[in-house]
Amino acid sequence: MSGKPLLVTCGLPYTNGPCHIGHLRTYVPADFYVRYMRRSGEEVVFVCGSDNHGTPIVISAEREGSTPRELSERYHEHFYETFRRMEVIFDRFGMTDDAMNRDTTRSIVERLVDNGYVYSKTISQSYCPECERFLPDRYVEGVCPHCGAVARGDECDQGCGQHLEPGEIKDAICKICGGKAEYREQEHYFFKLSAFRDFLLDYLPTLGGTATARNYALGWVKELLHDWCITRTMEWGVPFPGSDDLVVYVWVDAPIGYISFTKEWAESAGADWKDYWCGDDTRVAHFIGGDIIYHHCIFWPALLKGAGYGLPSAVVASGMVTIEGKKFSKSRGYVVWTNDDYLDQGLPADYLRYYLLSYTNHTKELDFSWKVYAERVNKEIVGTLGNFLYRTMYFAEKEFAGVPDRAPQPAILEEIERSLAGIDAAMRDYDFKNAVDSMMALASFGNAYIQNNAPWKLIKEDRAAAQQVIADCLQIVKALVLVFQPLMPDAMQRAWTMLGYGDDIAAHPIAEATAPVGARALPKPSPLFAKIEEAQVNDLEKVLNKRVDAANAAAAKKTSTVSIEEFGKLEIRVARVVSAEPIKGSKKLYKLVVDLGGEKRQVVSGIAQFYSPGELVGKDVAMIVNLAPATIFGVESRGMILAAGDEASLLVPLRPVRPGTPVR
Ligand code: B3M
Ligand code: ZN
Repeated sequence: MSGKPLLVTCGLPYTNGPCHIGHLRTYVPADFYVRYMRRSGEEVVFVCGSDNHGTPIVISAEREGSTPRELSERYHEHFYETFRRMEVIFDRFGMTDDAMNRDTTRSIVERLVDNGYVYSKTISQSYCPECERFLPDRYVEGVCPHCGAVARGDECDQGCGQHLEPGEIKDAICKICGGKAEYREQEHYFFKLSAFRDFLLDYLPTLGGTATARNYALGWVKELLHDWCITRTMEWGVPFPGSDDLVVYVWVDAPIGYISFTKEWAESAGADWKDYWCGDDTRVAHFIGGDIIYHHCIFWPALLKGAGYGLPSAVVASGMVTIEGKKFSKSRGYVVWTNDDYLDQGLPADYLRYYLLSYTNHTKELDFSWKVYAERVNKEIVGTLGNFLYRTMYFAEKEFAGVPDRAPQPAILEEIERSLAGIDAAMRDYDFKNAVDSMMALASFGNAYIQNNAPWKLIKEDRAAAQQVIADCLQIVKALVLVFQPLMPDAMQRAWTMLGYGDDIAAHPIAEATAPVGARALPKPSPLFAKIEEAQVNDLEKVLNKRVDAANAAAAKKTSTVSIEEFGKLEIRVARVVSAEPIKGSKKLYKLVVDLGGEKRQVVSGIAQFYSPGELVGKDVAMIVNLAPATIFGVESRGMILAAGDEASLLVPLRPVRPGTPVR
């Protein structure tokens, strides 16, 4: 343990939509970790807040006829309250639009300017002559300059996934009026990220947290670092120092929020924020989604370094969430809303916390399925943990009216200690699944112990021996309640009370797991958990299915018709795959060579996650052959292979046809 206190942060939710299960995958593990570290004797401060700036929030506010500030305040409250219901409790939950963050951002940007890390450059940027305004980020849609896919102004979200700098997007369309945008010159400010390459190459290998974050970031730094345009032409945001019509880019003031919220907390707690953010030995752990590693492991440390602040010591990146095996998508209906679909149905926060932390490793993809949820709750929480806690306390109260005055056997204490050591090692490694599995293994051990020793039989022959078994089991109960508390705070507080302790369990370190339970009267226990019934699972599934159906119907309505002439412009042919090989640096793409009858063609296709090269070679597939050529990951692509659905099911001819045969 180092001398400095630990600061834990979570990625800041944008204030333009409600909390869903995807959000929780970051917040719940962070809360679990914070509670665990505190109960292991660490001093921890836990801050977060809402991210109020950026174009999507302005667009949402315009759409509903309110202001970005009003919209932000509403969703700010919503997130704060939803997190509280999920037992995610921050020491401070601030707003990036508040005065503290505006001031801190301004002063950090000024320091970056003073230190020579900011320069100005004239760039040509999308501008809508109809609306008479520049069109930053999400105000435009167009064509990705790298891969030719339809893209948003700031990222190619449906194609190659690359970040797009202002002015890079092609064929821009204004999202407000739908008109064609022009390009106009304007002076903007850039952060010299490229100057931090050597620093990052030294720093990143020392960064704690998940290996995914560290390794992705190192890979990117080794390739290429682009300077970042850190200004935007809009009114909503933190004004760029010395400019009347520019604000700083949202990804500058958002992470600075971490510092501002620490300052706000420190002011009310009488602490010094510099303990957390200044000097060489600061301890800051950022919990984030796996899609914002670049921002947290590259951009943010460079910004901190450039402004003379301490650096993050760990970045803990979670994997993505899928819903019933489908890619998470609000527009397609694959979403589970935290309040409407879960908490308001009377389902306990504790169960969802358990599911999120035990389903798979923190860095892997997590699938949420109501059936699996119910199975795991019923089998593990109710059947294993709940069963052991309840049957032990029930028997102790019934037969001995409380905790027998007997020390547990040394072998039991050793088992508890071994278990706690394993849990501790996993927690410090951010291996939450392993930690939770070890916790559940201790409950299984308890169940086997009580089952094998059958005190309900033993008591008929040897009351003292039965007392010993129950004393052993109660010690395991105490250990379980203490160690499960960071994961299921509500249920474990109730269990603690049933164990005859009148106080707040959070005041007790986990290390007390091996301290005697102490002879005491026990109240009559009641079951801590209840099963999820099949009928309820069916109802919950119905809600989701309905939403997906509604989204499909809406999408079908939106699809506009094309004339036969328009369709005729597309040339689709049968192509035979001659070779397939991975493209360096991309997990998704293959370089294919196909045979079109008289001609061989090279084409890039995003199907690498679903097929091995061997499965493709020799196959006949459908391909658009007259698509404008594009260069993707440095590889020329002339055409597009057609595939259906999230798992890219290829369209293959039912009867044999010659390569090159037109599809009509
Ligand atoms: N507001 C949300 C996201 O991209 C974004 C996080 C900011 S963290 C400083 O996940
Ligand atoms: Zn692209």
